[in-house]
Amino acid sequence: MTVSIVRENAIAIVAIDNPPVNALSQAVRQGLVDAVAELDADAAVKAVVLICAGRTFIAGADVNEFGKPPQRPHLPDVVATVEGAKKPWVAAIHGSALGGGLEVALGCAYRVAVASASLGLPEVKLGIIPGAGGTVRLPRLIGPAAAVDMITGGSPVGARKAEALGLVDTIIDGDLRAGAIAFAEGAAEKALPQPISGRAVPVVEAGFWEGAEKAIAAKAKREIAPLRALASVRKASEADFAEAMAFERETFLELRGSEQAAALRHVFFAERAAPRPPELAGVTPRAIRSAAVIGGGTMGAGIAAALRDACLPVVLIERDAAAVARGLANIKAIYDGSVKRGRMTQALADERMAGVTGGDDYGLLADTDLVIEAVFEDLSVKRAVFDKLSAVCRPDAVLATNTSYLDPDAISQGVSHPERFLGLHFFSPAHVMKLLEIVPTETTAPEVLATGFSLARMLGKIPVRAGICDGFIGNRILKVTRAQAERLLLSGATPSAVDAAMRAFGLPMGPFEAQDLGGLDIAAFQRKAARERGETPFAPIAERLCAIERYGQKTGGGWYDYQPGDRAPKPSETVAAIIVEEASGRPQWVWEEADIADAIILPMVNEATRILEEGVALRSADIDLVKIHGYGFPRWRGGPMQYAQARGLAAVVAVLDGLAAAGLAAPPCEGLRRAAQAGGFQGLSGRG
Ligand code: T1G
Repeated sequence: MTVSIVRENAIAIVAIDNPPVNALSQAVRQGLVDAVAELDADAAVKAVVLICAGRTFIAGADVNEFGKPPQRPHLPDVVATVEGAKKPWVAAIHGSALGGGLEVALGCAYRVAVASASLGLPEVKLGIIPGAGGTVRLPRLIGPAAAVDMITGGSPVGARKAEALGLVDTIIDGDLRAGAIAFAEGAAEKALPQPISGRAVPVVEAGFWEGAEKAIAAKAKREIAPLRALASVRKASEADFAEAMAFERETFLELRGSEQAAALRHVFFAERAAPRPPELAGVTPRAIRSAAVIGGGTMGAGIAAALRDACLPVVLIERDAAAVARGLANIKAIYDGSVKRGRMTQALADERMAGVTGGDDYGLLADTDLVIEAVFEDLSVKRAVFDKLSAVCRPDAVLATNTSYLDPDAISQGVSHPERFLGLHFFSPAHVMKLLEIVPTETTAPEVLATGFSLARMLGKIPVRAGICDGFIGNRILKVTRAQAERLLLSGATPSAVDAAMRAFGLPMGPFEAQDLGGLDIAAFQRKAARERGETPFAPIAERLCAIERYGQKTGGGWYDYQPGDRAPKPSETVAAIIVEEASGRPQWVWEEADIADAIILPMVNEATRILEEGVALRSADIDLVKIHGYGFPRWRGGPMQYAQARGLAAVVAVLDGLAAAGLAAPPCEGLRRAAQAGGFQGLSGRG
């Protein structure tokens, strides 16, 4: 039974058991309505505890049902039925009470929770707003200001904060069920509290709504749900309950069918599927209880911090004592920064640092489970590291390279027990960025690949399997982004126009600003390596900027000029003159924002399709995750592949054909043409 009832003396316990997260499927909704009717009619029952089996309280509406016609009973009616119960219902919360789950709890007369529970209305993260009274009841219970924070931000609050806000009546120490029953016995003695729907919304200060609107609009940019959520909370404060409920429902239904909601749902499921690829089902990963990092530069220090944040003891190896000291200082700087920003207490930072051992002796790694190499991008330097590791590490220790553009197969040559070797490509700053590309070589054993995925889970990263090619998934697409951005400069656009268009599309930064921030020398180094491989990378203007040492912000100029101490980019006459020279003889166009975005994003989709066809990525959703979590692609667009699908693949092909005819992009690849005919990318890689 998804919803069952047992009685203990005068208390009825309604238990929901709908794994994995007790989502509010039709059966659960019906079960709740039936339970209210049955218990209302049972004179022996004085109060009711609503509790859930498994790892969590109700985590919300069933996201799988969103695309389908809603079935009765509808959730707002279920909540109203619970709220109208003749006996006091007590929601007993563990795990997470999210979305519709919290709305059901708001229908209850009381809410109790274990201290580890969290409560929230995350709907805006799915491109919608609460649809069962969340925006109408929450401000009545905790006041509009706190309700606006929770509803427009979408982040859950911990039980203790919820208690302070008045959202939770009491924290239960010890056994939740027993504590909730005891609480319900007390509640049975008292008169029913006034239902939240009948309460008034506390008055706000003058100017509150205008201030909130400004702040939320600035943060949400083109994401629509947060402002619509605010409007709904405001309505709840200004209109009566029924009118506000109707307004909320109307907004909810409208947004549920929106493109942004579809994109965010796509990302929701892609993120949850990523850690458990079906092709590794049943493969047991190796246990990781200790880790080491070779190289204490920016990348190595970030990786070490990420490993420490997962509570693994970490050894940092550098080539001599001075380099060890520098590496440890780099890690310490990361924790100092976290303390300064209020993200971590000093005590926790100290504890994290205490778990890092530095040294120049590889012998320290004799019993380490996982070693990640993050030294200079040079094949012979990396091979020398793995020679040493082969000599000292246990034969079952997992050895990984963090290379971003060398061939992991080449690095692995000569490694003893090569089945334990793989690529783990972190993104900078490695303790912050969520993406982890996992790159098996020809010899990587399945359980070692599975270890990469289990490591990602430990580190809270989004893992994506990538095949070996120059740049793997993410940087290979980035090369196209940059080449297209330069093509635009050669054909009439300016760096500021390109950057502005990409920001308008939803990226946090345009391609030129981003290069100035990261440094143009990194890509120059990669182009040099590509030329040595016999390739002809396309970056005519960037090459000229590097030749005059305009490497970006760090040299006071790159694609833009910078005043000392000011990070604001100023258009550069030097760059403009170089563009004019390089563009000479080429046709010049007038570029609208949307056309600039097309000329960059759609060639990225084309390259991504090749990546899929070649099996370098196994699923188009994986490519979306790479761009969202490694490169700031707007989540509400769902990633480039989801964007292309929503736009219509036939339309994408047509635009690319037009760009190709004008010499502004490569023509659409065969795979993209086939996907356009089939109406989707499914089956393109032949692997899913
Ligand atoms: N619906 C359907 N499936 C869900 C689900 C949901 N709401 N939430 C999780 N799952 C699946 C998930 O796909 C995965 O499946 C498994 O559960 C475990 O998830 C009317 C409109 C609860 C904190 O946004 O935040 O209510 O891969 O790996 O780390 O206003 O899941 O095993 O097959 O994430 O322990 C609002 C989203 C809905 C909650 C648990 N609710 N979920 O985390 O496990 S909108 C949410 C979470 C709404 C009302 C509206 C987390 C979690 P599989 P997991 P976890």
